[in-house]
Amino acid sequence: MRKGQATVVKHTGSHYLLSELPAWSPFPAVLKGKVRLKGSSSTNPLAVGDKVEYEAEGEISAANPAVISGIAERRNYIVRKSTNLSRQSHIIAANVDAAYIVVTLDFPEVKLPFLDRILVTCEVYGVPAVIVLNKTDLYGEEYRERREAFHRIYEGAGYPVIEVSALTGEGVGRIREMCRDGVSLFSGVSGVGKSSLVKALDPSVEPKIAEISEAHLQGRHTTTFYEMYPLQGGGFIVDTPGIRGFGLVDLKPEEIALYFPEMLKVSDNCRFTPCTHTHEPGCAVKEAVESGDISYERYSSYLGMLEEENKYRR
Ligand SMILES: Nc1nc2c(ncn2[C@@H]2O[C@H](COP(=O)(O)OP(=O)(O)O)[C@@H](O)[C@H]2O)c(=O)[nH]1
Ligand SMILES: [Mg+2]
Ligand SMILES: [Zn+2]
Repeated sequence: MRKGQATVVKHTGSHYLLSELPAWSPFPAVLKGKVRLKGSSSTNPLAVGDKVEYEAEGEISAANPAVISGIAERRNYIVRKSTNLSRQSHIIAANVDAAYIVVTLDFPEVKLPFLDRILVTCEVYGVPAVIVLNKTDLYGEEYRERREAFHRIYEGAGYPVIEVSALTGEGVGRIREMCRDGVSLFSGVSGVGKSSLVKALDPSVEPKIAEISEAHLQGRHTTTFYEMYPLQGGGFIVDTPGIRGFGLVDLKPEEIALYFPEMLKVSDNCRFTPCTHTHEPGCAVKEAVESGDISYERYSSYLGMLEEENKYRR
């Protein structure tokens, strides 16, 4: 009996493919009975990115797969909630090193409140977010102010903003470098250039990256299987879920500000605890917005999310 540790790189129903990352040599494995992560109510007990222990006897093959005997605790994971009322969730990927959120200032123009929701979702999942501002080849002088404002808002909130042009290749090397050591996920609304960017990163992987369509995500009985691919420059990329695939997380109104890192940082100094950072006197968040330390745009997204949660609860 041989034992080893590996990462789940593909999941197709009852079968898994494992690889001892960073080496890429996938081999089949099965999950036997009672290996389950505590407290997990997801439809898939194991997800792409999970680190597992396996046992094998003799040569591993489809007819003689390795047996998964244990699952390591997850550092983080990204969930998609079923749209039906079963309350089940599906784990897209575990142990993700970075989520690259691709946006543009032009067709489609980034909607800040929507981007902020995605960033909040990443914070809830504990997945570091990197904002990729694509199509820089289109940004002439007339974009200068918006471009600077965008950097100010998001870098001010603590997020890296990487400018790239998938078309000219500018900045792509930097993303390639950042992806080198880990498991990455690319997301963004349709038309921002996700496919183009993945193709620029590694032409051999792009055709394999399935864009899980909205319709597919909503299918009641269809099960979506995710997969990880090695990048030529190093690192691994997980199938892109359309941005809505990053299911919305249910938050209590008082929890929302915990996931705006720049607000969390100063909220210790609010006079009241808890503080909704709206009407309370001596609110450090409001003071930071007034002094410009917290951007008005981010604060405004926060208020929008708060209002929506309150409305929903009424
Ligand atoms: N000018 C310019 N166009 C781009 C760039 N990246 C993608 N596009 C174009 O934007 C459109 C959408 O790109 P695609 O990769 O399909 O976006 P996706 O829907 O996010 O996968 C296509 O017409 C691309 O040619 C870029 O860096 N510059
Ligand atoms: Mg695409
Ligand atoms: Zn406050």
